[in-house]
Amino acid sequence: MILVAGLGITGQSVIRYLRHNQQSCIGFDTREDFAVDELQEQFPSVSFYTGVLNRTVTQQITKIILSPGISLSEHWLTRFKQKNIPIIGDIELFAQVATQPIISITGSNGKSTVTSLVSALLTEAGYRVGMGGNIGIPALDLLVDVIDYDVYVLELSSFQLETTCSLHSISATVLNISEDHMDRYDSLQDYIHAKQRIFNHAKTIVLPASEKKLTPLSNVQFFGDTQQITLKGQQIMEADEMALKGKHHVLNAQAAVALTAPFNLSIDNYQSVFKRFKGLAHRTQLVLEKNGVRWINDSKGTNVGATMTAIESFGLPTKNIILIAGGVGKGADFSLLSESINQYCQQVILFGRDAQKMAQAIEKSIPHHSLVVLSELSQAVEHANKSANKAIKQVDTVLFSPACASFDQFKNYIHRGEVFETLVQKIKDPDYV
Ligand code: UMA
Ligand code: ADP
Repeated sequence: MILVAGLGITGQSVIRYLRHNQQSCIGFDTREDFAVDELQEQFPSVSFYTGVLNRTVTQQITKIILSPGISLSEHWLTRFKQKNIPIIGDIELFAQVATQPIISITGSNGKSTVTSLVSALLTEAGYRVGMGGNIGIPALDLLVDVIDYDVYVLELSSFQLETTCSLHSISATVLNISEDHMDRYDSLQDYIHAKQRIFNHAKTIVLPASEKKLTPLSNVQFFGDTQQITLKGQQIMEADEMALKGKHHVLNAQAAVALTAPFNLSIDNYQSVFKRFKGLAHRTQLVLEKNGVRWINDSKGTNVGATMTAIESFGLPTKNIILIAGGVGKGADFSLLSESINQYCQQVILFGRDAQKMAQAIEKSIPHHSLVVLSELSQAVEHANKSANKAIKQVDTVLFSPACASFDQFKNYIHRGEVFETLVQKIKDPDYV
């Protein structure tokens, strides 16, 4: 009997897929208070358990399909490992059965942007594209869909890659590495190893040019050598013709070109997508411009690397940013933000669970009176508005890029971004003070 562990969107997609193929399974969530009623109604033939598995159930289990949010080092998995019960993830199940080519994308930042760009490019060229994975569409849902896809484009997290070994990608990338999820990994090296599993059996490996010296392999395509966007040596377009602005987006576009190389797209295909694609919600998106101040929502900036990139792309030429950050730090070293804050931020407003920890890590990079710690996002927005109004000549950007996960105060980064946007919309009101 298959145990589907974790009943979030991944677990539910696994059950859907197994039932679609007439396979039996048991659903399990380690959270005692997880409400199974709706799932029970949807899948009447599946038994659901929460909290701890009893012995009778444990003895029936021959395979576990683990959700990415559950670590392989969880104590309750030990007895299954001792009995050599296979423990795999949804992406492994997908890789074992998918018959069409797969393009696989991981990295600390830029995954969703590159996944969406690659999907848009292939769609532009007439392919039927199944896009999924960590981007929020469980991969197995693509196999249950009525559409017969020509190609799959998967965004993969390090968590998903930990439990995957059969993935044969036509092209695969680790876009970049910066510290993330240090509460789950013993070291940065462990996190990197998990990400590098994406290259096992990959036909073409796509890597940033910074990896050139380290990579002895022959099937590698590098990106980021220059700020040119080219296809087989021919220029596709100038970087400033792209709808996405910022150096990091040039890298994202170059990675997308390299990943789609096996599909022989035309220059026209690249030009139209790059000119059109304005980016995804909650990633450095302009919410409001008022009194010369831009309010930017980068709620998807969930680690230090992403926030650094966001500060640097809005920070030029002077110290003109008010940064709002904070939440759940995942064991990150926030002092890495110091240099960009020192260079580009006039004020830093922190909120949420790890605000004090962040404040301690960055206090040397900003004058004491310019570092504010509050409890809630609403207070942070209010404070930023007052500060921006006072310093209207110098401040031109209020950047919400938390460098943290959201689950102390929000459902996820989307919810957090929506709350930010609602708060900012109130500022639009001419009577708002
Ligand atoms: N659960 C347990 N025991 C645990 C931990 C969790 O039973 O020890 C249960 C929870 O009670 C909950 C379920 O597992 O019911 C949640 O499963 P999950 O945390 O694996 O999350 P899913 O809802 O399945 O969503 C996952 C990804 N989430 C994580 O990896 C944490 C989603 O990425 C992804 O979009 C989705 O699969 C589809 O592939 C989100 C994410 O935050 C966006 N990813 C991280 C990131 O991008 O940094 C990796
Ligand atoms: P991910 O899916 O890896 O979280 P996203 O494409 O959703 O990445 O982008 C999240 C944030 O990461 C963006 O808002 C931006 O601040 C930052 N970012 C995007 N692309 C890059 C890149 N190539 N290098 C560094 N940071 C990036």
